[in-house]
Amino acid sequence: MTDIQKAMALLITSFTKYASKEGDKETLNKEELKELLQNEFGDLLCKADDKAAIDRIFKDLDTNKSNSVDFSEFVSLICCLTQMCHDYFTSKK
Ligand SMILES: [Ca+2]
Repeated sequence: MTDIQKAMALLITSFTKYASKEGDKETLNKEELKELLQNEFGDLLCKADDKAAIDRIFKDLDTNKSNSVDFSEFVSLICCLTQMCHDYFTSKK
């Protein structure tokens, strides 16, 4: 596998790992999103005990207002963050 293929596979397995914890195995509920953010992003997006921030991130991600975050909604977060990292590192040169 190429690096990009590995990255895609990792995104899928990571999402599934949290999404399958409870209820619908294809979507993240707020509790599952909170765990994913805490374990995979640390303090990058918000503090673990900042309930208001987690509520806001969940609401922002749930663009179709289904009260859950599906894979395409999750991927939009990754795209956005990857873009920000790219901009950050390219502006440093
Ligand atoms: Ca949704």
